[in-house]
Amino acid sequence: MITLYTLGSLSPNIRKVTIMLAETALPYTVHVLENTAVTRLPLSFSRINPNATVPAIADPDTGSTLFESGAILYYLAEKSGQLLPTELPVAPR
Ligand SMILES: N[C@@H](CCC(=O)N[C@@H](CS)C(=O)NCC(=O)O)C(=O)O
Repeated sequence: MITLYTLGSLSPNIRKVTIMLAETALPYTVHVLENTAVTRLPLSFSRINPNATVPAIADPDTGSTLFESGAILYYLAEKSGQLLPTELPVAPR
């Protein structure tokens, strides 16, 4: 099951990943990190994201850890087979 690493407050970057998980109905759990030093997330989190930002996910199905909300959205779309176009739109002439 995917773990979503997040903070207590839902920023737009966190929110869009949460919405994607809900829309794709992929099973997930939430790990809320304490952002005690205001700008620094816990050091133990650096093995998930060396940049120490959220959102981040860990997927034991693939052994992947991923950060950057846009990359996470793309990963979840590919994993679920949803919300990605199968063909490029044709530009009107
Ligand atoms: N470009 C990144 C931005 C990530 C980011 O700045 N996350 C903020 C919360 S929205 C954060 O982790 N702040 C805590 C910190 O920098 O210590 C993304 O789209 O995921």
